[in-house]
Amino acid sequence: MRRGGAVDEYTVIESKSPVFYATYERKSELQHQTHYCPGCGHGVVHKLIAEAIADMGVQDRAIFVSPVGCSVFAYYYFDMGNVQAAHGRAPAVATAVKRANPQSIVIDYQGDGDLAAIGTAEIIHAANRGEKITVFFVNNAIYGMTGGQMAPTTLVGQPSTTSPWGRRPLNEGYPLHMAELLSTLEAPVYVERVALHNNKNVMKARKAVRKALELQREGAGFSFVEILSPCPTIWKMTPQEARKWIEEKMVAVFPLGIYRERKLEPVADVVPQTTVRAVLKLDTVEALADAKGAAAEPCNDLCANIAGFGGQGVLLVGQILAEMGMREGREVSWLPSYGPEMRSGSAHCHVCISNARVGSPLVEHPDVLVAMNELSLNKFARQVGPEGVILYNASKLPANFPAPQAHVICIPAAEIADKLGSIKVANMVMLGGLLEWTNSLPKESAFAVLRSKVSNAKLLEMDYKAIEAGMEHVRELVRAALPQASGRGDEMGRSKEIVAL
Ligand SMILES: Cc1ncc(C[n+]2csc(CCOP(=O)(O)OP(=O)(O)O)c2C)c(N)n1
Ligand code: SF4
Repeated sequence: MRRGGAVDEYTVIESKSPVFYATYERKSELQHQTHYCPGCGHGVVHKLIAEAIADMGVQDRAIFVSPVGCSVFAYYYFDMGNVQAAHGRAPAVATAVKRANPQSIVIDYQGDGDLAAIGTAEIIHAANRGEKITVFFVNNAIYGMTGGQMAPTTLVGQPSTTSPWGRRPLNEGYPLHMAELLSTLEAPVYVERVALHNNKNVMKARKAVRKALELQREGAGFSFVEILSPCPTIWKMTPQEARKWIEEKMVAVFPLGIYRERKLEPVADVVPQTTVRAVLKLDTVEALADAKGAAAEPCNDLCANIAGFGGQGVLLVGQILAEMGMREGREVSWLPSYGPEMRSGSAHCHVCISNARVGSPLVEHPDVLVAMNELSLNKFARQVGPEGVILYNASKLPANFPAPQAHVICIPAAEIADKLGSIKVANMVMLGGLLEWTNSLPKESAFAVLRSKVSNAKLLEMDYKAIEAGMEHVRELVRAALPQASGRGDEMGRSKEIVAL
């Protein structure tokens, strides 16, 4: 702005979209600047997105899925919902975010290493499913953040740290054309490639960014904008040279233009949204009758690791616990883990049952470890804290087993199950022991779940008996150790000396 008629006096007016944070706190100094190199295209694309979001008035419902790569810290810039995805997984994360929040505007932002190499499968399937997200694909023909390895979009002849002689099709294949590739699919509604090599093209990019976001706002399907973007640092060029290189080299290989543009059609095929409880028919009259009266007393939260060999039914115990929790109206998670072989290999599952929402299904320090074999005992015992309990499937701990910090209850479940008619129900004996000790869920709920799963009446009867037997075994141990205790672990103060064997 010229002041007072003086020719050489100007006031510099800096303005920034309100969609950006006022200061970028990641940096210790120069918090008004981004961390991008001078001349980098990421900053330009950020600005175009921020302006569009502000003009559309959707900042309060926009969610940005940041990638891994130079733009990994996008969440330090955009004052909106932010999720950071693992490398290549942004389209899958964006899918979940959009499906869970259909009214949100979900932005999937990725570089070429991220989108076209590490996450090739994710982007193709998200596009093919027609996820109602907008993808901004920043193609700078190289892996920027990690120092310039070859990307799928690296040009033939272009040197990189992993192809110092220049990309050779015979050895490294040809550049991947993502805009063209995705536009062969049925579902995408809008696919365009733009570039940032001069102002005119930046304006075209601006238009494309807006269009893609507007389509999402209108409820249209998958929109994708590929942006040819300078990376002067890795290309070892000045910002001017980098822009020229895009114009002369990149555009020749990656032609600009619209590859797919569908008219916006009224959205009729809204995916039905329903709750897990409804899908599992947990609200039916029968299920409610089954569970009725079961949770007469308040139940404790539970984080458990059920471990053993595949075939010992450890995953099933976890599933039953999780379903019991659901029937009781609690928040639950079940996370199985097993090796390449399902039978005979090691298997375990993490189960959380809580009165509050479960933050993570991962259980690093279980309250309860059910160890169906010695291997699992050795592997996981140390994870159980002093307040926790280890239920071990044997009549005593192995010789030389180091004294654990947790309580230990040995239950000869295999023997008990054998006496009941089948060693197969050893897992139910352990489940009974767990229920008795933890007071986390009522046994009636376990019976109800079993009734819905086991059609063989004889086996069902054996399962009930096994659960009862496991409960009784723990009660006996507790009574023997502390005669005045009436049963449950929490009632007897959980003195580990009393029950440790
Ligand atoms: C699964 C996985 N593989 C590799 C990496 C290492 N890594 C981090 S950033 C990056 C390169 C990103 O390049 P690009 O997606 O092109 O983004 P740019 O930095 O150029 O913007 C790589 C390989 C990682 N974090 N995770
Ligand atoms: S390395 Fe390249 S992509 Fe990364 S910030 Fe610098 S110029 Fe941008």
